[in-house]
Amino acid sequence: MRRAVCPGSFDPITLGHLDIVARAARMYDVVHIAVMINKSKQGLFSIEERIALIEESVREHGNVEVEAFHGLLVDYCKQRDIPAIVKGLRAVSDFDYELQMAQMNNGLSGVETLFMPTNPTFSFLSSSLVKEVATWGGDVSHLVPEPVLRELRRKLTRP
Ligand code: COD
Repeated sequence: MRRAVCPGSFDPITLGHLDIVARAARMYDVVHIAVMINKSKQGLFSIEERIALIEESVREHGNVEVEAFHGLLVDYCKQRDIPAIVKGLRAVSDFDYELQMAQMNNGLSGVETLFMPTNPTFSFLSSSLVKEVATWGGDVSHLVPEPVLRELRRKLTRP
């Protein structure tokens, strides 16, 4: 069984993330989406909300599993026998940090990182920008899956 993981904060998941997950799901038997918990970073969505939104958004793929993890990504991989991390690369600005993480993770445990060039439609897209634009009432309907759009509207228009 060929397994890979797409890790991230996913606060919230965007169409950029989903594009990478869909492409990975065509290449691997099982793709794990690992919502990595960072207790020092307060998100807009709770971990439980992020997982529920991702699950709703990946229903069309029969081979994608979603769960949260607190700890090192290499430990997540080791515990589940996952040899590959799949990451999207948006621009050269992503590359430096992604390379550092890939080399660190490989040095720690031998896990490989595969980079996929982002779909150019989403190369400017990040969860932070989505939250900022949505907070000020901007239209993000072309940038996030429907469940996320619904919950952004609910959260951000609450009195
Ligand atoms: N198009 C394509 N891909 C995208 C896009 C887009 N528009 N936006 C994001 N992505 C991809 C990128 O590959 C990105 O890395 C990934 O999705 C997740 O993005 P985010 O923003 O949700 O998550 P990040 O960048 O905050 O995630 C960082 C991790 C949680 C993966 C990292 O900090 C981590 O592995 N933490 C666990 C602790 C650990 O092991 N630390 C040591 C690392 S060496």
